[in-house]
Amino acid sequence: MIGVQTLDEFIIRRQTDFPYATGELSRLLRNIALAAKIVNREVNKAGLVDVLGSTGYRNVQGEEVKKLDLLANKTFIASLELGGHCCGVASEENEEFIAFEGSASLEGKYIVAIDPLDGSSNIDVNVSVGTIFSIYRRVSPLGHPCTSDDFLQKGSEQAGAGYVIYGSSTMMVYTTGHGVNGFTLDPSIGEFCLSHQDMSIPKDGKTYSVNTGNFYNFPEGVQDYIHYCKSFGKDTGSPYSARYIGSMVADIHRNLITGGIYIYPSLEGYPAGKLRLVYECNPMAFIVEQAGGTATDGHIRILDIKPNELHQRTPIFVGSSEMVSKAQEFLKDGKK
Ligand code: AHM
Ligand code: MG
Repeated sequence: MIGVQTLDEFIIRRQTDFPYATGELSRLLRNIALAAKIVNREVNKAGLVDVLGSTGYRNVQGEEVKKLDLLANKTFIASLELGGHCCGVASEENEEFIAFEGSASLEGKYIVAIDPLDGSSNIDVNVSVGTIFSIYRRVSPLGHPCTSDDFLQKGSEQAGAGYVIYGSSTMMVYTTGHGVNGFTLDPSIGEFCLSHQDMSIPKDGKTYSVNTGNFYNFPEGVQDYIHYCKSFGKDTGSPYSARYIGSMVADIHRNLITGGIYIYPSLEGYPAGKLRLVYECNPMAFIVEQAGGTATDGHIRILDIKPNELHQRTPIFVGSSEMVSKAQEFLKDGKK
């Protein structure tokens, strides 16, 4: 392969486009990429060593914690702490955020919110999983431990966001608010290499991704939209396709490339649905918007929701803008 551009090289070049950039965000992204390579190594050999299965613990949301969830959590947190550009981390796996106390970290301008291994119920059966991360500039004073205010900023304040997909190949996709770029890990040289420059989601698509096993617990408007998807193209022979992997990263990654909508709506008895705003929905919403798509909770832009707590959940409709706006039409007239 000739003329390959590595993630490190790309980040350095982009940084020089911003004359006042100090390089801290760039270094933070490189710390995340390094941790992702380590997690990738473990995910890849998962069937061979004793990392599959459950730890026997449940996390703060009552979900089963897999061994690889813990390993990924420790790896990302350690890499961010060692890097020294980040003053704290909030993770799906930890009830409270972690404030780093080393002298370099106290001066760190950024905080990171992360889901270290999303879709981990898929790991035991060799289906794609992902890491999702969100980066904010701290609002608390430099030189002091970070505070909850740093983590409870609106998604529109994100300085950067990204995901890593551990799939048939491993990719890191990220944005710092200037478009979206994707890098594929070349295992032979151990580098993420630019493979998807300036990613842009088609305005319209024909793929809908939703767990229809929950159909009868969905709001009436969502049920109506699913009926619409199923009957679309009935007469022309060009229908919508249902694709649901059950790993948000993999489902959204596919829809980002080919066009589509991913939905996790509210459920009977669970008005906020399942997915977490701060470290799952906000970063994915930022990426999709930067690629030209839309992300809402059915009514409000995801990035405009002010979080009240770290593990807050929200319904989400995210993807090709025309599909999301069509889905929203079905939610009008009080059909929540
Ligand atoms: P997790 O963070 O516990 O892995 O849960 C998030 C995952 C998403 O990746 C996925 O889209 C969704 O949960 C699947 O949920 P369900 O099995 O209810 O359809
Ligand atoms: Mg998750």
